[in-house]
Amino acid sequence: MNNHIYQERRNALAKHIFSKTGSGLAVISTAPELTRNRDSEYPYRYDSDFFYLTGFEEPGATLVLQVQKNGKGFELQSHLFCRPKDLEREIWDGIRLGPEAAPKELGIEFAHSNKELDEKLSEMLADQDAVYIRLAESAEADRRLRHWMKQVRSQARSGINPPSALHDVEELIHEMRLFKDAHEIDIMRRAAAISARAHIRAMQICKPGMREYQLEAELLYEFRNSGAQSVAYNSIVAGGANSCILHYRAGSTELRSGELCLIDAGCELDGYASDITRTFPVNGKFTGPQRALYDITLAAQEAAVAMTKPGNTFIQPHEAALKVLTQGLLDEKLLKLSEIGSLENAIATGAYRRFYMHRTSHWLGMDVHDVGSYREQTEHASKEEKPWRVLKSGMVITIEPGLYVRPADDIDEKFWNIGIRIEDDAVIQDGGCELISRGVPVKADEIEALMKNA
Ligand SMILES: [Mn+2]
Repeated sequence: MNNHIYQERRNALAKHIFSKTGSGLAVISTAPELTRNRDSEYPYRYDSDFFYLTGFEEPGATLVLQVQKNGKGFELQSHLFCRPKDLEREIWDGIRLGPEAAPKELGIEFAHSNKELDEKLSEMLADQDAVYIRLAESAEADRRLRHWMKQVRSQARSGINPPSALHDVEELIHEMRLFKDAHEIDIMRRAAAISARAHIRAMQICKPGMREYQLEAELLYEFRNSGAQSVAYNSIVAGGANSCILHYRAGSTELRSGELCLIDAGCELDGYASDITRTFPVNGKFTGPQRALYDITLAAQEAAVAMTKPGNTFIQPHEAALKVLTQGLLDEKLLKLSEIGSLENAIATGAYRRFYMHRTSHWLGMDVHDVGSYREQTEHASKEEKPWRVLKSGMVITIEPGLYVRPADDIDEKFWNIGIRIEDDAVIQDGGCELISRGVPVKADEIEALMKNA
């Protein structure tokens, strides 16, 4: 077990609470089970923050951290509330860890049945300075908090004070999650390697006449056969014109010779996402116009990768990619220099947005669009003035430029319905970054060679 990892994270969170308000009580519940239809449920996925602090995968659980000032330092007591053992339910739903076994198994100080949550919380909140919760999480969470507070307030005459401040616990946890430790990066490397293999498999199997859902099945096969528990997000398998729809899902469109197929798919392994996009010709050979836009997109990605290093800001890779993409649009006359005047003007006016309408990067971690602030948390600046976050070792971002050309009267028909995105996952480290998703080829020639030899 890696219990010490979770203990260290709980301690780090307690330290943040201590420096903010001295003492405090943090309450973090895992995700609820969700009904898909009638009495069928979606596959269960724990809450990322909760799992980050406990390593515990069962539903129905809440973590409570009690931070108390102690001389100059603080003392932390961790309490887990979890489903009690229930032999009847366990026959149907599976084995529960239960509060008796939880402390030893999870390395947590105290464990209780989740049926005691309301009663215990009302006690624990007494004489606490501050409560750390997810603000405005849900009506149910608000109702519970109101109930606990009411219980504490009712004891006011016996000298017990309710907490007087509410703080957002997510802000603290998300800042921690932004920096991945060695344990996390190791999992993310393995997740990306599995996803890369899945992309290779899809490219090798792809033939004109197949349907998008058949390639989705190949991706899933590789994910699950490699031990990944799930997709990190719904797979995009987009043939032809569908490649220009950013959040398209794998559908039943036939993949046709002469068209492109864009796959944006990644597995989730042990709670961590991978996120890879590749675009390839359905028949294994790029057409001239496809190749031209592909090479521009790849050059844009290379420019962004070169800017992905400690000390640069989050937006610098995007700006580098944007410059290359926009120059490429001018070179291919998709943007007309005579109308726009200059590259600088094409960027300043946002003329490129017709063909590139998303950012180049997002944080990647337990959640595919991972948590963490994209702006520096400076004290006095207004939101607009807040500078972009400075990249540091341990952060993980995607680098995913794209070009999308929809049919239009003023666009040369040879470019119609070409949608291209190239996405890799980058771990920022001293001097630069490591692309952990390059197990799958990215150069046009290499993709063609891979498909030809399949
Ligand atoms: Mn992405």
